[in-house]
Amino acid sequence: MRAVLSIGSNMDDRVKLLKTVFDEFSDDIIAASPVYSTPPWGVEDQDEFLNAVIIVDVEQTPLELLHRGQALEQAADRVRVRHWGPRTLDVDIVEIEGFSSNTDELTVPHPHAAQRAFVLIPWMAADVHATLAGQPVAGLIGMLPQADIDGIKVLGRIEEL
Ligand code: A4P
Ligand code: MG
Repeated sequence: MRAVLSIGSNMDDRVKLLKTVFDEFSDDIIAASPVYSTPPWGVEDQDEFLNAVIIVDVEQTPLELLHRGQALEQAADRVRVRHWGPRTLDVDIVEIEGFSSNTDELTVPHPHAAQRAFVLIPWMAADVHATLAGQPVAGLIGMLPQADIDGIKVLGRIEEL
């Protein structure tokens, strides 16, 4: 099963925390974006995030993959304080090939992905032909406010940071 993961951190040692995800999925990663610095989206009075997208191929069910991401969040001492608020590590499933789900536990495709430059820009860097619910990600990026796009800065590949 092929899945697109969006990972983010805006607390503590952000690079180290993102690396825990790259390490966990090292045998499964098909493609990965560089790491980007991104202005906080949704709740704006918080620190800048680091974000990246990885595309993985795993022999797991969607819920098993979700739980694997949540185990990484827990290992990062993730505390849920505020919706869309600061976090040590967030591992979101953006999309799973040939699968959709609409429960509280797992909503795929991720309902906000199309509005998030911090998801779409890294995703296109990992896969220029990416589509979200049938729409090219490149076209979705074109519909975002220019200010959202301008705020996203590429920092480099994880192994260089
Ligand atoms: N859940 C449902 N669907 C999914 C899915 N596709 N992937 C459930 C992962 N989890 C999913 O998540 C709450 C519940 O969502 C989980 O129990 C899981 O079963 P959470 O991460 O604990 O909750 P949250 O942080 O309050 O909400 P959420 O929706 O994860 O926040 P977002 O939407 O991820 O937004 N700005 C920048 N620049 N970069 C960021 O990375 N991230 C957020 C968080 C806000 N602003 C940001 C960034
Ligand atoms: Mg999340």
